[in-house]
Amino acid sequence: MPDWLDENAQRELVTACRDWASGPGRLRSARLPNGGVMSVRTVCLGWHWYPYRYSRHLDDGDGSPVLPFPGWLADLGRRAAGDALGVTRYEPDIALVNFYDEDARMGMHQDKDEASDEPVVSFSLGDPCVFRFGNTEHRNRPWTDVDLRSGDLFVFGGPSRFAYHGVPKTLPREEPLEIGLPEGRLNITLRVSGF
Ligand code: MD5
Ligand code: FE
Repeated sequence: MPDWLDENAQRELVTACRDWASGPGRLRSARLPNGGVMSVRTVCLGWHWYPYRYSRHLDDGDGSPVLPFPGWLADLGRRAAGDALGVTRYEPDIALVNFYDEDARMGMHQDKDEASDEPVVSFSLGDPCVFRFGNTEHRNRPWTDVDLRSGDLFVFGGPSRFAYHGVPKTLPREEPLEIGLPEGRLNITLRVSGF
């Protein structure tokens, strides 16, 4: 849903992301089992995410507890899921906030560390990107490339919930944004843990 967040809502989300990310060790680059390090930097609410598991405490840092998932963010997610899918019940308890600098990418993957098949709600802020929306069988074609821009909402439910997807590149801004994010892209995903 293009432009689902107005400029004020985008600015408020950027401010919240900055608050969540500010604090020692809050923004992490997740380490993959193969030794790679993800190019996006992540701060989590509700549960810390690790490939391929969740934890309540920072297992690769000082063991600090995860930030709480605020009620207002669940309300926003419920409105988003309602507008996109017509559902009235949606209780997300995990948010992954991913920051992309201009060189960051996300390889094709499925989101299946959650124990629930409830939809994933995704908000995009800042630089646009190419979002690659694939199929449920494998990480290869067929896929559809869509541009995601600041303020766009994408909700992945039903048969799309376990589709492979990725972000092959971010794109330069087409117009200046007045949302308090001078560069880069933020993506906020809301999920239901099922734990
Ligand atoms: C992003 N983030 O734009 C993407 C958008 C992530 C991630 O992939 O895991 O943080 S959210 C994409 C998503 C979630 C669940 C299902 C599907 C896509 N899908 O079926 O395409 O930074
Ligand atoms: Fe994903």
